[in-house]
Amino acid sequence: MTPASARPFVDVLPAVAKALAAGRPVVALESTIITHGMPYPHNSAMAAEVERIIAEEGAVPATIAVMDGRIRIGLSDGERESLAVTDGAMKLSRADLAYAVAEKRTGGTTVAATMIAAHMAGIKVFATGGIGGVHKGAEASFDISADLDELARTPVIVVSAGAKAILDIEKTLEVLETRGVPVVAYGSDVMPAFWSRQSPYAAPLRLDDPKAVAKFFATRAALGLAGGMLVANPVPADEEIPAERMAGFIEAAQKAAVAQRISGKAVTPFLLAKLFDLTDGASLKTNIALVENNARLAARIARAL
Ligand code: PSU
Ligand code: MN
Repeated sequence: MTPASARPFVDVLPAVAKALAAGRPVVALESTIITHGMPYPHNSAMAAEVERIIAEEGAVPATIAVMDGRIRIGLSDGERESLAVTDGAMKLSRADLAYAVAEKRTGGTTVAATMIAAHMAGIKVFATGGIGGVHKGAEASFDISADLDELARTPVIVVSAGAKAILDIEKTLEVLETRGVPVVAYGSDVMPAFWSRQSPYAAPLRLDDPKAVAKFFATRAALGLAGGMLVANPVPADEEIPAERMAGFIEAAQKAAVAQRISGKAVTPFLLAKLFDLTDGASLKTNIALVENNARLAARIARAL
């Protein structure tokens, strides 16, 4: 819930506030995927479509972002569109969310920052594409996304297509386990790999319907176990790019990142853009399909809660 001291910085869209007050289902959506994850106009079309899907499933969508220093829980169509064309938007995680507020900046919220804002507003379910995780080569770069720590501390269900295959999925799973984050593959015994339905790694836990996910989340809370959970939802079969096809592209993208000395926050956006080029746009098409698929499942989980 919003601490009283945070309230002056947070604007909740009236439709979202109404739904929350009435105890109706709300699904949060992140905005780094809009500002840094996809090129215009695909970002804007995707953002509108996921909101439509959530509404179609009987929940209220709340796209979260920081605009001119305001933490926005839910955006109007016009505001979402203006974010999609903002040049120089920040990429905001736990470390810099308050900076953007204090300095009246505009930025897309990552999974971590979106979880923080969703929790402030009392939203329990959040849909995205993929979470950040342990990057390949993290033993040298120390590049581990703040998304993992956030999952460990903030009680929100994050519905994703797993960790992006540009990450080290095995190490990401290890960190999540260490941090006590339940990882539930939806309808699958193996972890999905974002663009592909299957990674080589077994799913730590499996559930097959939204009610079971809701029950698990409620049970954790009842036992006093803090933190969120990750639901890994495989991309629909007719939209996937098989892992063996993706592997070559990912390697090439990673080599380009190393050659161009891309580091820090720029790594994920760089790799996504590079893959878009290398796959002639196929990676983006799959990315959009999996976000939509996650939005649908998140709405069903929100309803079950
Ligand atoms: N999934 C996508 N595109 C994205 C991201 C996820 O399909 O752009 C973003 C999410 O906001 C995620 C962030 O939280 O990338 C992770 O960035 P980093 O590895 O720098 O923590
Ligand atoms: Mn990083």
